[in-house]
Amino acid sequence: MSKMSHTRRDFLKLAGLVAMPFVLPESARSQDAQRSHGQTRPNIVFIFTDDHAVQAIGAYGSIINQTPHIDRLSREGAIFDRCFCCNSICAPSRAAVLTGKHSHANGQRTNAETFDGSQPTFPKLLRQAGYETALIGKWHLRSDPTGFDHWEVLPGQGSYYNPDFLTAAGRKHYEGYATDITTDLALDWLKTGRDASKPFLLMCQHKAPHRTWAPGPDHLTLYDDVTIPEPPTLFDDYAGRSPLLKENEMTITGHLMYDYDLKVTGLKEPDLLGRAYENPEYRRMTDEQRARWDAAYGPQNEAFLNNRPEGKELVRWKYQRYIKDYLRCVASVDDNVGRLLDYLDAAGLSDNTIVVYSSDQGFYLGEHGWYDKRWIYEESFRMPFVVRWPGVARPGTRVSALAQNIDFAPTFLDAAGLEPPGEMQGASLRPLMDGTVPSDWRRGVYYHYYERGEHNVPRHEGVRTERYKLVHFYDVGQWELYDLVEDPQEMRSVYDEPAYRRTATRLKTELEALRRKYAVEPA
Ligand code: SGN
Ligand code: CA
Repeated sequence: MSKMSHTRRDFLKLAGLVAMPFVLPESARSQDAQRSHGQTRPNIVFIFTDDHAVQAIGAYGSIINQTPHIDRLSREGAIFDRCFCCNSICAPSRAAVLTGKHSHANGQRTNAETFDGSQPTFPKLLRQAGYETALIGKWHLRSDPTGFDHWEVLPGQGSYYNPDFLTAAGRKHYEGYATDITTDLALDWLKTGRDASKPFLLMCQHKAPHRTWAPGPDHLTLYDDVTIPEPPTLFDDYAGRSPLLKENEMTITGHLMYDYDLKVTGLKEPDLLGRAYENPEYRRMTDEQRARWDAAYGPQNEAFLNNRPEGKELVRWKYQRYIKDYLRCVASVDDNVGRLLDYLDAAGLSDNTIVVYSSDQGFYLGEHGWYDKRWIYEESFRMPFVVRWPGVARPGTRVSALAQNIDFAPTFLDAAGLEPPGEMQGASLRPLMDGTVPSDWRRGVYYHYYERGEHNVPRHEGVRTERYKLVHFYDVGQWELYDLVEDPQEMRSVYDEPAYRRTATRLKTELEALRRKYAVEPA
């Protein structure tokens, strides 16, 4: 079926089923206006979440949840199986996306720095080239956004319930659930906020599914009747790898707090670090929201407190509570992706709009016994990257070439017919979207995590090729090497095995070459 008839069918279906009088005249106007200005450059909708791992996306093979709307994008476009972040933490990943540069080059090595918004970013360059640009939702870069005609962002990490937003004009407060509100604000801008004679860039950036994984009112009881499968490495003993793995503070067993993370309201038993905080969302809720929350968690908490499991059974209980809340947040994200896609269809915009779904890094969903991210290991190193680009991304294409978040900016500039500035270090992903891999495409991705502090993950750098991964914990002079074909779950470093000596040497050379290529300061 041609794209045109598909769109029309969806449109008729929508128009028949749902009352959407708002879209018709206005969308027709905006399309006409764009055409009359000779406007053929595609619009860009960039949907970016916080900590959404590929293990929780249907199109990536999830066995723990379903994401029909993200999956739709994948069917109608291309899905990247090997897309990686350059530094698995929020602000640095976002800065890399905006600037097309690694952390040392854009200055955002950790969450603690303030983003230098004076450097070239893709929104800024698109805007200079005539795009209308908007940013809604999570930002987390401390400095005010630059390069946007319109922005409305969560302060810092933001809140799930009844969130505040910052705008150029000051602070606004909304009642409701952040994922819905962020989408509402994005839709408002699409409908009435933009100059419809220009192509647009919309960055719709959700807080979800970030810690403390607070589900919205509509998803509080989703998964109540099921047991989510456990990852095979939930009870990892960290043998055969760096001793540093045991020292991190992000275990399901010992570093989730009962009230704060696990929603056992009122249970003040400390975690392994002696912390016993209250859940920050609970006190933000309206009485009605809190009543729904209590109705969902209350009886289960009572059952838990009356008959508390121990040992491995307790870990299993914590895993179920954690993963269900995470997946409930994801379910709301997916619903809201659907709302945006429906609007683009109904407004006649889908045929000339690139839609990307991605997230700032992956996350441990119990693998290695962990939550959080930061490590170069696959689950938090990988990023989802799903792109529907009519006429460019061949529907159903699976891309296995090595992609990285520094490629996003050059890709979006390419879409607008712009050359990336010389200082951008990534490359446009466009040539990969029909399944071909250019012969000069990168053979290794460079990674560098710099933060010291929360969760106690050591600084490290590394390189990943199609088959291998070399990791250097340079503060303590430890190395790891993984053979991802033999050991996809990274349970055994082969760095010291004689059979891998030549591979280790080759990868060290590759790491040095990447350091030179990206002008990384000597370690
Ligand atoms: C917060 C979280 C951490 C998380 C960091 C970074 N703690 O500090 O668990 O690792 O953010 O996340 S919380 O109790 O405040 O939720 S990031 O995605 O923003 O980099
Ligand atoms: Ca994040």
